[in-house]
Amino acid sequence: MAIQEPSSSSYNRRVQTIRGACGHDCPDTCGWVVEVRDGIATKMSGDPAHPFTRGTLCAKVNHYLERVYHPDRVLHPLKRVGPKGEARFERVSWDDALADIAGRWQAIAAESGPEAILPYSSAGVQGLIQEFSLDRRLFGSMGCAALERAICGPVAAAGLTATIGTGTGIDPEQIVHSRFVVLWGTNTIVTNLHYWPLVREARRRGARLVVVDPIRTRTAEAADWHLQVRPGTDALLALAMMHVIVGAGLVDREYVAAHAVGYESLVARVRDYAPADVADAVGLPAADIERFAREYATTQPSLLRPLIGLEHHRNGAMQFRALACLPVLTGAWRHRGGGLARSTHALHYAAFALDRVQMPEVQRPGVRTLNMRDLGRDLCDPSLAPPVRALMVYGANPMVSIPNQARIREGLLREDLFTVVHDLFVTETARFADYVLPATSQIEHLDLSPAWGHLYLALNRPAIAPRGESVCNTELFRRLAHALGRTEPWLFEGDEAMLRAALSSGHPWLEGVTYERLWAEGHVRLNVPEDWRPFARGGFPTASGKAELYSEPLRALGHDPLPAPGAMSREDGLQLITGKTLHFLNSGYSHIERHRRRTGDLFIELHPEDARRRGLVAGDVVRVWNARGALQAVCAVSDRVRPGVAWMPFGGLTDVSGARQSVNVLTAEAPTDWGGGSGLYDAFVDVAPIGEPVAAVAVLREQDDITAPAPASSRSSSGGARPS
Ligand SMILES: Nc1nc2c(c(=O)[nH]1)N[C@H]1C(S)=C(S)[C@@H](COP(=O)(O)OP(=O)(O)OC[C@H]3O[C@@H](n4cnc5c(=O)[nH]c(N)nc54)[C@H](O)[C@@H]3O)O[C@H]1N2
Ligand SMILES: Nc1nc2c(c(=O)[nH]1)N[C@H]1C(S)=C(S)[C@@H](COP(=O)(O)OP(=O)(O)OC[C@H]3O[C@@H](n4cnc5c(=O)[nH]c(N)nc54)[C@H](O)[C@@H]3O)O[C@H]1N2
Ligand SMILES: [Mo]
Repeated sequence: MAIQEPSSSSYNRRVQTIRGACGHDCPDTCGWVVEVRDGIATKMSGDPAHPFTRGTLCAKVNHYLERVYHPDRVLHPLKRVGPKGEARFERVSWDDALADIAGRWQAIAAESGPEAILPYSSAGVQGLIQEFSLDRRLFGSMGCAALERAICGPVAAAGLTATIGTGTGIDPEQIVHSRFVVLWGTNTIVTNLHYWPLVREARRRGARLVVVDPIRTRTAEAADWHLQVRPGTDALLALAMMHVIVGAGLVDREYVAAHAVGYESLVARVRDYAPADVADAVGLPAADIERFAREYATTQPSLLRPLIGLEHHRNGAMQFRALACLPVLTGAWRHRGGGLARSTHALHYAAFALDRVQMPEVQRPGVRTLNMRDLGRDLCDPSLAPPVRALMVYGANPMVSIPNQARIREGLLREDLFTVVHDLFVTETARFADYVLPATSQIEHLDLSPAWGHLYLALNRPAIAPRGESVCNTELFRRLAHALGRTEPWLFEGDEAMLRAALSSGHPWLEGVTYERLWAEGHVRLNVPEDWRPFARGGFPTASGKAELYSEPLRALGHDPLPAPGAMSREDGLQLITGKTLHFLNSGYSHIERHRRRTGDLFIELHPEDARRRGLVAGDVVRVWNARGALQAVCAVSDRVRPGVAWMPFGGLTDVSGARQSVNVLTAEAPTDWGGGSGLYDAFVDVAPIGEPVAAVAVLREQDDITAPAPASSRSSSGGARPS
């Protein structure tokens, strides 16, 4: 094969320390240092020189080397020898696996067209080339089906964009200059841990911290004020806030006149949303809504910090659209640390020469696009023309992470579906594969690591040789291209060459940022000015060039042109929020005993009133069900959840019988209003006892562990001073 094997000799000098960066789908993108002895990674720690990581990793990545050297890692290509779903495989050679896969794909493409092949990937590895580069070139040039990846982020971005023209905002580190911080639908201490010291620093300088969340998360507990809203009512809350802000004359009229369109229409719209009129629906006293609005508008700089929680609702985009109107009305964008801070992904990607990496010019235009949210439906749809006949999954575990698991399972069981999975472990999805191909861990491959939670761009250098016969994503696609008989040089471009090309954009934010510098320093901050206030003087990247309180483009698409409550789901039963947990990274880490133990058995948390009504006490084994499926879980009872709301941990958990389960058995594909996402958190369930109480209940472990001092916050009293 004309394929470059990484030479292992270069890894064999006795002791080395090598800088890298975390590749998990997490806003923090930590810098790390790996100590390597005789080619074995012996220690990994947070890079003390990285301004966001500041020497500390997290509850998951502290044990990353266990993951790297875990006995269950897939180290060789595996071929299925048993029925689908049973995970019975035999070892085969790379050559045999590649030849068979290429042959199957070629036959399918010849019979049904290349769109019968669905490459399915998500952000299992986040990085410039391992996440998407040669795969786009290969599958794009073959004319395979495209995938709409909107399970995380695009809905929020689409909602914000309708108002302010972008899904991003200020540099999140500027939070230290804020005086009123709203963590809105984000559980910072669990999901964005390294941001917490900055939140604390803002408070030390006098900021008030408000958390808006239907769950009293660890972050909500640490706030000055927790507004425990009913799920999906945030746009309604924002409308009521605007009612107060307009009525009390707290609008920055000068800012709005100069930099916004549609103010008069908005004023007319919010007239109907007095706090007293929405209080019941939102689940907050009218006086609290009134006070929140007044404090938010009058305490400048004020900062809204939403991440993902709001977008997993059917009205997800509208929720973000409505939120984005608030800092426009108050002129918060004028101030340093004011406005809104969400994902910085777009800021990093704006600076790269991305087309050089993905080569849109070689990708066949006009191919059909399937939405990752609809995987189950599409796999089971016999009328789909052509049907999905081959599925190639990498950097994703849809059996756990995508709604309506029963349907995905039914699809993956199809005898006529040819499934290939590239992963480090035999995941819940890989159990159904015809071939499982071994993937490298982040310390075994090269990548550039842009971050979605800050502006530091890192270079991830491989610290050890790939374990066993594992290959990174880029190498996999070089091998597949070769097996498919392709010869175009751009299908075989090397990793370093692609990274250098991406950095060669000439974008001012990358001025002076070279591959050599990243190699030497590990990370570099994008050259975004320190005191960067993108919209202090307007300049919103919308069609009108102004913030669109009234949106003509939305109207043209058939949506409400003004902020509105959006379609809220109300069904019988309890609304089930299924959130991220401290010891898992989405489905990742769930196969590692330590992390599973710490998360405990699958549990469902109910409000005392809801438990009483159903005759349940803590520790009862219950059946949780709806039209889509059922799970058994242990019942926890606490007022951490609102009445009418239940909470379950997302990830690959084991139930009390020891069976592996995912809460996505209960969720629906339910499309969001726009943006292509899924109303995952608009699931409604019933709960009833099915068994004797279990003796020692581990269900509250998750919270207990979170309550333990988080590494970053315990450090922050001394490390509080940020470079500013
Ligand atoms: N430890 C850990 N960290 C992670 C991850 C992980 O699995 N584990 N996953 C990573 C990923 S992929 C992502 S996208 C980020 C996500 O980071 P976050 O956005 O912080 O996480 P989520 O759990 O999606 O939602 C945040 C909060 O939104 C709340 N919420 C749900 N519905 C509503 C609503 O209608 N209104 C309001 N106001 N709040 C609501 C939930 O109760 C939850 O506390 O975290 C990343 N970090
Ligand atoms: N009910 C519910 N469902 C949710 C959510 C929720 O809050 N509740 N959150 C949603 C969100 S925000 C997200 S982002 C998605 C996440 O959904 P997915 O992106 O499917 O995330 P994971 O389940 O962690 O799967 C990532 C896989 O990539 C693999 N991987 C890691 N590194 C590499 C590599 O270098 N190469 C290859 N080939 N594979 C690699 C990991 O081992 C893992 O199996 O889930 C969504 N689903
Ligand atoms: Mo996500």
